Amino acid sequence: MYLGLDSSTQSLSAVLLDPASGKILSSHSVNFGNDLPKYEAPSGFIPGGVSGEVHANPLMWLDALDLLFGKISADTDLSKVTHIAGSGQQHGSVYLNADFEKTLGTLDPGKSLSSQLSPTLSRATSPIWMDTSTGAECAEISAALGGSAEVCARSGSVAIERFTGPQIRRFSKNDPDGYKATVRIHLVSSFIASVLAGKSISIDFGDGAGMNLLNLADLKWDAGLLEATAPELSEKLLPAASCLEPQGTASSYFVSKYGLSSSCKICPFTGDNPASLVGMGATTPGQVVISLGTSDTFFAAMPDAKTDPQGFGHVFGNPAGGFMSLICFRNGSLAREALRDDLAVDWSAFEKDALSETIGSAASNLTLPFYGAEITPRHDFDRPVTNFVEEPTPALRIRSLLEGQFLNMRLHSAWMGVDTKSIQLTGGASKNDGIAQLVADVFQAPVERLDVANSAALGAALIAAASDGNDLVKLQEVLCKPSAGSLLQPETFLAGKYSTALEEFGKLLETTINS
Ligand code: ADP
Ligand code: XUL
Repeated sequence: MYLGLDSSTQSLSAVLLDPASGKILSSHSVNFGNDLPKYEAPSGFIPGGVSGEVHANPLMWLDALDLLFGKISADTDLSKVTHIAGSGQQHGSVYLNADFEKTLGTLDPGKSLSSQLSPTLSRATSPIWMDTSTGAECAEISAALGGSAEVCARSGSVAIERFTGPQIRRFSKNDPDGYKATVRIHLVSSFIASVLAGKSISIDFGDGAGMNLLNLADLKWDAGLLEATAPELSEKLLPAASCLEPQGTASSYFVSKYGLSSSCKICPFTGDNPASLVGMGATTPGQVVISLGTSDTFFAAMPDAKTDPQGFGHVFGNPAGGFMSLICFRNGSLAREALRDDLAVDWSAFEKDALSETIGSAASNLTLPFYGAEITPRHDFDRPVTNFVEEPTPALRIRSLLEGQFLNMRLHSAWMGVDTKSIQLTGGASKNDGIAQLVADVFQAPVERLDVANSAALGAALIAAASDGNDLVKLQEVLCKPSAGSLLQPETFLAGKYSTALEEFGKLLETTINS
């Protein structure tokens, strides 16, 4: 049996896979907000951060790991799991002191992970991908390298606020003592893998590419970027590695507490988006995936590391080899939730029946769909900007927000040059037929969805299977099939209207940002 884990923004999920029968045996999930209310992080992060800071408590992720293994072991004999792989929300970082390695190797199964590992944190909280506080550090790193084009050529992205390098730099400047006490820096992904293995496990190439530190040409930490970021940084990072090559076995804590086998292999964990690319069966170029999670992401496998001339897109490693391009939109589900709550409606108001009532107004009323700072395009929005030609009824506001989200996505993904013949949709909001239909209409492409809700956890389970010598493509053919009845065709009569709306949207965006 293979186990895949995904530690995302709002939850920790698991998928158990039996490749012999080609079946997913079970899925489990722990929701940080609902299941761990003591951390007061209803959406997985600590609300109210200042100066663009968005942090989460790594102890919450550890409690979630204990809770999840408690749940899985209640109905599964975990000794049958031979390989574990996983993924984490990208870019988030965990800072550990000199006691980390020793404590990891000697964890007492009678106590919780969080209580034992808490003293090994050299920074109490972890900056996550929603953090926009590092504008100054991005500028400093770019200047040290001679410009943002050089940072992009080396690392696949210009220096970006949420990326780990600028975050590390900010920490080293603001808390030099805390930085000095930091012996190891992990991503969310490699932190969880290390806890499972009882020793530090490498950051993988796919997730490591989201740090502004990895040189994509040789997949090694780039000396110039390390130096521009923070002192003695190379000592705090293990060499990056492939998520397909296990680096350790389950620690005695998980063996005695939850019944894992002591020979169960642990792979380096990757990022949630690279894992999702695997779980959507989209690791070969030609397919586009849109994930509607906390953030919305648009990504596709690419044969070469193509970079975005505007600097919004990124290149990450494709776990199956080669690269993937990705664009992230911060105002994803959180913006949809903000409008839903504003209007005091539920998700049924975003469903197909409700949206079809306003089809006559498709592409007519524009909304820049941002309730908070956005990263694509980068701007400090605090509320949506609208240009309505009709009375803004609740139903029209919902249609217009969704159209704005997908027009913004279409506008900012054009650089990839991918022929969007069909779109695979995943993430929490993808099960909503109304939202999925609007994706089809705005992109004028058929949309498909898979049975498995968490494509990143499925992708991780597939990576675990592939690390044991199974053929990834064959497994994807069996396990990543679109679910029956999930195909939605675009309303082709709207093609011209959305082309015009795309131009109008671009103009409104430009005027707003420049005003
Ligand atoms: P993440 O992986 O980033 O933690 P998910 O992919 O699990 O997030 O997506 C969670 C989000 O999905 C929730 O924040 C919620 O807004 C959204 N969601 C869940 N159900 C629906 C629905 N029926 N319609 C629209 N959005 C939904
Ligand atoms: C990608 C990004 C987000 C996180 C959280 O660059 O910031 O998609 O990985 O899912």
